[in-house]
Amino acid sequence: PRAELAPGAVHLPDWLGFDEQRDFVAACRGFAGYRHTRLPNGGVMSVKSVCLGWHWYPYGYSRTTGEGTPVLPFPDWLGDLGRRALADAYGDTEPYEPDIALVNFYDAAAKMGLHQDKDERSLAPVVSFSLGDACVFRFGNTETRGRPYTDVELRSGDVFVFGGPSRLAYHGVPKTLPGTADPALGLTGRLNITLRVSGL
Ligand code: MD5
Ligand code: FE
Repeated sequence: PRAELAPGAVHLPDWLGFDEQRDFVAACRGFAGYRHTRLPNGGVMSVKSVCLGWHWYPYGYSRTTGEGTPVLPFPDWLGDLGRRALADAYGDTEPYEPDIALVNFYDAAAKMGLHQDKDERSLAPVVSFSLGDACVFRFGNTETRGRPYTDVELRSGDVFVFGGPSRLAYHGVPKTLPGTADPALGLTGRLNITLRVSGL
């Protein structure tokens, strides 16, 4: 199945099979360095994050983490997965070379306020993978942080591609749905992995 919420915003429900989800979860568990990001306004993000390829800081990308340690490499298998997802979403084979993965872990209380992803110099599509607990994903508009928006449930194995006119839409995660993950996945909480092109 394939659902286009808005031009360029394509939802591919249940795109990853169970084995792929389990392997993806295991890979994410192996990434070292999850932390809560501190924002310049004094706030602290409720998700725990780790970056591959480039380190996201509010609001830009760097080659080192705040601790001066090198950023984890962006693995080839993740780029391949992103290209397959993009081809299924858009039905084409446009070249896609993501060099950033942002891995966000949501515990039962974590959420993400409405924001735009505008720290990338490239406006190539963002590919988003969801694992574990389902969530309410709020897809807004490009004009204002607020209504109109559409709430959609994202479940484990879903892919969402944001490109074209939807690349700069406001979006967020008002809540997760704790306890909805398949226990066999070995994940309590939700993981979201977004692939991006830095343009750097
Ligand atoms: C999440 N993560 O579920 C979401 C999925 C983030 C973030 O928002 O910044 O880490 S990514 C959703 C997204 C990305 C780029 C554009 C749009 C949505 N959009 O235009 O709606 O943890
Ligand atoms: Fe975002």
